[in-house]
Amino acid sequence: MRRGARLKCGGERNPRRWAAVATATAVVVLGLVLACDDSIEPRPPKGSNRPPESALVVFGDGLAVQLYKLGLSWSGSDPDGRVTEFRYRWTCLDLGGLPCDPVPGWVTTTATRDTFTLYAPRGSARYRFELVAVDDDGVADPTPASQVFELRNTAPFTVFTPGTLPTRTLPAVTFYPQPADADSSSDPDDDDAAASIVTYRAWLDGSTTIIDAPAGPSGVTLRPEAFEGRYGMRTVFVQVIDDGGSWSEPIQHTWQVDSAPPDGILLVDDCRQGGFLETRSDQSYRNAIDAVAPGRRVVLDVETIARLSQADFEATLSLFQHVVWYTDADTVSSGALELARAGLDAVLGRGGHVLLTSGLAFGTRSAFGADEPRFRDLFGIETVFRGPTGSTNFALSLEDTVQAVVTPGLPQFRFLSLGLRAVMECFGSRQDAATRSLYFYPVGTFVRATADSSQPFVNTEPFDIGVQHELTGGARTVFLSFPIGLPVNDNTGENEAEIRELLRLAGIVGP
Ligand SMILES: [Ca+2]
Ligand SMILES: [Ca+2]
Ligand SMILES: [Ca+2]
Repeated sequence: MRRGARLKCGGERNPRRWAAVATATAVVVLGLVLACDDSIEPRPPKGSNRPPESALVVFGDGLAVQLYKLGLSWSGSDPDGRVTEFRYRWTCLDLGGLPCDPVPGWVTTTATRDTFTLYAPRGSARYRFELVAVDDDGVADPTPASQVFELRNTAPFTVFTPGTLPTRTLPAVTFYPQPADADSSSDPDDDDAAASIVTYRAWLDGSTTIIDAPAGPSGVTLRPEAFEGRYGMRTVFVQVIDDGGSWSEPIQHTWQVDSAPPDGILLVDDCRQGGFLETRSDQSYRNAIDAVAPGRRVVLDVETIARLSQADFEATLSLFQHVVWYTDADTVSSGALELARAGLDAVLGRGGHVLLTSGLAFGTRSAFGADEPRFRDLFGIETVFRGPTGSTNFALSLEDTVQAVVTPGLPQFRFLSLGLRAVMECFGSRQDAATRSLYFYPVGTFVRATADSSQPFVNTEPFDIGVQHELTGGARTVFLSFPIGLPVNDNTGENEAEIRELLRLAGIVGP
């Protein structure tokens, strides 16, 4: 076949032979005709144009029932010119009893193959494919290639991912289907793949609101508005839908939904390292909030969340104007802060209040990642200082005396805890009326050993480790880069006294 085409370009002059080759081997000939160089064989002007011819190739058996995802290739030939483009359309003839869409318009393409995913929601469907080649004079094949296809689509099914079902939540919750579709797999009986699943769909008992989410590891999130103000025992129904529009039988789950308390404070326990340090931090924040805001605390313990999801954090954070988030002495992020960026930004955007205590948020371990400039703005941070190694992580030192201006509270304190690894950021706060340094090292008081012990690292400007910042609309933030959940001084709960003052400074509790 290639030799026949090459003869056409290189000197074969027998039109009859050429026509026979073109008819028999439309695909290959088309490609080579386009590759021919007119300067080698100038084409004489045409007295009259003859229309092109269209041809269709189905991958597999064109007469058997096909999967709703169908590969086709096509070609065209023109006896006195060349094919420059194609037009095709799919016409629905039967949708398993559902009404078909109106006949669509023609699609123009220069491609000669494609894979089509056809809507077949009821297991079977029938479509007609029509193809028209168009020649270089713009004339369309008057006899389009046409074929009717019988298509099949197996309905997918789903279960809930084991270990992800809640028993009690706020009206913000995410469900994680584990779907399967026989059509996704080369073996139709093993039901082991979900690549064809495109949508997760959920709705609540007694509600007509449908929540659709793109299929994937993030699951499908029910935001507060989905509950329509009705709490207590609720039942969710979840379905998965494949790319041919076929849906699974719904599965359901019933659980307890509690409304958020009035003026609630979301305490995000994102401290997970275990041992004394975590136990002490966990207790400090809970004690401090309960002492000044009884009944307002809702704990979101990151360790107990089945899967971390951005949409889930956004939904949960949307229920609160007040957020306390701590990683404290953890040196590895859970990933939660990364996923909560948009949710935290939204809290502040509606005039809310955030107290964040973390050595992972900025600098080397930047949980805020590409959004760090944005969050520096939100927390009133101008600069994050680096040590001699280039890292922003400094170890806490028992030799330090930290200056404090949180009043009433400590004018200064010393760290008490041993065994902390490099976790603390030192930064320069914004120098403006909206920003106030809360904890800091005066010039020359932050001293750390270096590899060259004759030249210790010494701060030549004030090093802040705590800052308060006011934003427009009444929003307020407090950020601490050291673990205030751990004891300071003589461990008589002075750190909890500081946290209580920080809750006031952040606007989370009243003066
Ligand atoms: Ca022609
Ligand atoms: Ca399917
Ligand atoms: Ca914890």
